[in-house]
Amino acid sequence: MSLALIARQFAVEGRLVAVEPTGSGNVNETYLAIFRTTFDEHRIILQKINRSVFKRPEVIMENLRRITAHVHARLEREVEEADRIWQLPAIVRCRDGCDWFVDEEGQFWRALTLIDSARAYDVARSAEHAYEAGCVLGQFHRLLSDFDLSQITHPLPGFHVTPLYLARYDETLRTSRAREMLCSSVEAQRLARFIEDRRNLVRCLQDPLEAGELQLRMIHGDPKINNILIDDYTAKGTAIIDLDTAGPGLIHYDVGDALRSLGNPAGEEVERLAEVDFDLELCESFCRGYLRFAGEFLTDADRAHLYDAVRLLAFELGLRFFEDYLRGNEYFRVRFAEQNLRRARVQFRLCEIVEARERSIRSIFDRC
Ligand code: GN1
Ligand code: MG
Repeated sequence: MSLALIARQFAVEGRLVAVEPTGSGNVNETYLAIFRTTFDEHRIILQKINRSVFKRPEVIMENLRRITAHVHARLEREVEEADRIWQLPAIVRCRDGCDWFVDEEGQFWRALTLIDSARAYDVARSAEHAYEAGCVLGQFHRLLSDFDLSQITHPLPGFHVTPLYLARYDETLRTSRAREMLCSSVEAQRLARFIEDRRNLVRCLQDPLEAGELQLRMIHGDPKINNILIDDYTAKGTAIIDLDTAGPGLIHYDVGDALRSLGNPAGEEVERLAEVDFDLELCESFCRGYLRFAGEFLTDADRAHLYDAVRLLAFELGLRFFEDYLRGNEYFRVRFAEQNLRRARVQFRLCEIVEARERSIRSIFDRC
């Protein structure tokens, strides 16, 4: 079925004029669909959900509906006090009233409203940008801080439970394919050693969670810098998109993921490791923005584990990329065979830099 035919399943006024790829997601496929009428134009985001990652895509749509309703109602109540219009992508229904469309190959499609005149960037461009990203994530956590977790089924059970990724990596290491890849690449061997040296790290959030020191809350799951939209006209953060991984989790997963993403001005896809960095000024600005909104509900225990979160999330993503590389790139979309190896190297380098700057990073969390 052609993309045009799929786009026409959704209830949008006008004639379809174009469907073009957009965004830089590693999992789903994203397109912009443009419809025109005599008098105006309508643009929507069309996405094919990766069914080998999201086994039950209906769940993400039900979650999205509930999350959007909750956040929207709270925004309406607080509209008088707000210093900006916070935006949210909404589901665009199909012509038959359903929230999604399954094509004849069994592929799962959904459409969302486009948040126009705002955009996402692959790297943080300035301290102000990092501050705004912090505001957006803090506001998202705050708006969902009274959400009833029992209303949500986690779309990816075990997401960000690092010990489970390590167990999966160990399983992959036992395959002959992975063993051969390791034997033939000195760089892969170096990464494997990097992981061996940090086996103890993987429980640094799971242990306090199991001990009741940290608690599950509603989180985003994937708040990297290019999921946070900045308003073109005001330069303020306006929305967080890509809510497919939202569910119960530790806010540490989100803060760690946002910081490992925006703290590295070279971005995730850089080739030369010398360009990887963890920028303390960006980190501090993000924290100030985040705590402006999230400060009201964070506990001392939450704050005490923020450093661990940054280190762990960089490590975890490196581990996920590396494991996928050894498995044959089944999970993350790649343009070339070594791409997941390259991505893993970047995250591990970042993890190393975070470790070297531990004292400075901890003092930022203490100061903010
Ligand atoms: C994936 O597809 P995308 O780019 O939104 C991944 C995240 C990673 C991210 C790294 C469902 O997100 O966990 O942090 O790549 N999403 C899923 O770029 O695994
Ligand atoms: Mg995502």
